[in-house]
Amino acid sequence: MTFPPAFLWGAATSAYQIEGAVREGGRTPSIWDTFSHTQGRTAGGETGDIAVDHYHRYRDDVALMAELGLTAYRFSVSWSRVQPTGRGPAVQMGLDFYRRLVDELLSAGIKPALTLYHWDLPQELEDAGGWPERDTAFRFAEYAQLVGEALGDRVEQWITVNEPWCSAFLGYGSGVHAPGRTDPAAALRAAHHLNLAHGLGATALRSVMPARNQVAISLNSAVVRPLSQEPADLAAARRIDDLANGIFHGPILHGAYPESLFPETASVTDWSYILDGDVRTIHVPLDALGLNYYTPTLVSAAPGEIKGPRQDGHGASEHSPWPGAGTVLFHQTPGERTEMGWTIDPTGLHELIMRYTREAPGLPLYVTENGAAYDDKPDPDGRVHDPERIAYLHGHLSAVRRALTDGADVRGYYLWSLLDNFEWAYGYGKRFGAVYVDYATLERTPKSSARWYGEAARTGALPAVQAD
Ligand code: PNW
Repeated sequence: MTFPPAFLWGAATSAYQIEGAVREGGRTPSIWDTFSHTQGRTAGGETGDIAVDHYHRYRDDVALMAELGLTAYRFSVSWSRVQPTGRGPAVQMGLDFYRRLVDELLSAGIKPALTLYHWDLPQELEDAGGWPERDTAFRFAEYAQLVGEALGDRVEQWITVNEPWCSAFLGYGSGVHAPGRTDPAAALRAAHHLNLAHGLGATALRSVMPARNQVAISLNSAVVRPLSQEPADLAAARRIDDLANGIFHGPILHGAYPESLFPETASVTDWSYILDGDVRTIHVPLDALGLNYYTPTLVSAAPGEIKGPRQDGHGASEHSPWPGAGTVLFHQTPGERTEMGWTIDPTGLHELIMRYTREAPGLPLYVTENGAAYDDKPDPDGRVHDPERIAYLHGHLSAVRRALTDGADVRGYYLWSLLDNFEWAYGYGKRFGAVYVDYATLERTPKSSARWYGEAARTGALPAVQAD
């Protein structure tokens, strides 16, 4: 069960979930500041105002990663720190924070992977229409270029956009994420413009960065399974696969939207905003693909249109995050679940990796997120034992290992997340960290899973699960 010597053992975070310091260094509000400060949007009205104060504690956090033995770290840049209004020249203080973070990582021997967009659009750009507006993609390219110019000499791994599905469909469709809009047509427009942003951003990055740097995107591609082999259930699965996966990897990897997507969404949009040349712009050669995986998706055909509130693992909303798929039913997959209610199924990760090994032959893959939320609590002695998370990681890393044996080119794994943090609409109640954070003192305590994972990183092999 050993991994290749160059395999990256990382952890991942995102800016709004960990940084805090939302009014420092010239930063202005992003859509997540506005959303979390709006009554009723997040659990307990929690916000990222302080989060885990990483902005002030980044040195300690890097030291902790080094002590654990991690070899890579994926973080995101807050667009609002770099371009507070989403336009114009870069703010030096904003770039300086990330330069200091990167230098700290490099001197600790930890390879940085930088995500440009992890959901925190500057509020001014949302006020101008947000992702449903074409101009936002061009603003993103400008921002990408500014960050590329500033950090391209020291960061080799670049990710344009994190999980565009969540930005488009949870942000503009079901409204459980910022900006909280519930307009299925806007969600599909947002998806196209996020794709365009990726293409324009990747090209802008390449124009200013050394050729050795790698440009990728992180997709939360769904592992969609039909409840039965009945034609209606297979059609439901196809519809969700198009809306979750093909809508992004179609233009990005293959230079075309899936043909079936257009009839499936015809009641919602005419797609007239796909302009000549857009798909060519989106279809830029990539150096790698990032896959984020948590749980599979089980679907069937409903006997009729479903109306009213639904809970399908994407948060509760009156509004579906799946435009045009009102006749698809979502099912809880059988088996043990994490604190998110997400079923634990490592076979899904193997399936996902093998799918992209076929879809994109020759393209290096990274698991850019995988992990689990549990209700962790310190023992009286202050230690935090999380054997469930160790079992989760062991299962999923074993699935990665199996995929390597089966010929997949997986270059690294980033555990979500380094630290307990602001879990979006769920607030601080869901703990994904390998490192426990006491929210009263902001003190960090590595959980037993962090030690276990660190040993895997140091030895290149998975320790036994009873390491607890
Ligand atoms: C991802 N869904 O979010 C994000 O990239 C992280 O920021 C987040 O903390 C992590 O996974 C855990 O949730 C997702 O509804 C949020 O399918 C929602 C969904 C998927 C991923």
